Amino acid sequence: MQLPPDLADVVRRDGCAIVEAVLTDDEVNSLRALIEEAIAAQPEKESVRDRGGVYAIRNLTDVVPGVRQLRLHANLSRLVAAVLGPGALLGRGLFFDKTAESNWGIFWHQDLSIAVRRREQVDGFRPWSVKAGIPHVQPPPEILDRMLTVRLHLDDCSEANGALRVIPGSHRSARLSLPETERLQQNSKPITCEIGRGGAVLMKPLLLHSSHKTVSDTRRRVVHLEFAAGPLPEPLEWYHADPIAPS
Ligand SMILES: O=C(O)CCC(=O)C(=O)O
Repeated sequence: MQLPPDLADVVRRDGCAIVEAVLTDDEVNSLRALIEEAIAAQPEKESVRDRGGVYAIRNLTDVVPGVRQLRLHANLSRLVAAVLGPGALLGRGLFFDKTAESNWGIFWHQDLSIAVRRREQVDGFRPWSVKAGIPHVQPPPEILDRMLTVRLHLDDCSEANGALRVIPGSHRSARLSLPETERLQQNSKPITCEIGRGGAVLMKPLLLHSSHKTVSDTRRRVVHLEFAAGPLPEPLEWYHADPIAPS
């Protein structure tokens, strides 16, 4: 992998970046196997979303504990440290699969919720919800601004199999209402994050993103990892707070 020299500036400006060859083919195969084995061995009803084929795992790091080790992966740590600094932490992981059998698309939105260990009252953190047994909350925008999502692709991903679409720069608008989202979407030129297997799409949570249903028979598996620059204000704690590898 080539670490783009201007990665932090690109992510600050566009809210996203595409980096090819973060994982080797062997690493992609191992990760695919790890996830398939865990789903087959212990389908955790609340976390694993099944529609005649698993299409999402909410608590990926609980269902597939080995995924937590990815935070120590040399390329991944270098990418995250370049954007968030050396004290970055893995907060949680999700898995998305998109196939012709369990097909789905999603309208333009920002990722506003974070997963935490325990519900605690802290100014600016609301509303609360519980998803698959885990407390979630919407933090103030400055917390989301100090986060980075890394989407590791386990299959080649194109427009045809439902690649993520993003509106570069939209993360700078803080939280957007639905009319604001629709206006921005109508006046912007989205880009489609086509990427090879083993590549990573880096994305700020406040970036407007969406995706179409697949029109292909090629799967689109993504391991979605959320990193933060540092701890949450006490007494709140990230669901995980696993440090990345030292630089
Ligand atoms: O993977 C996708 O196509 C969309 C995922 C998404 O919307 C999200 O991470 O919030």
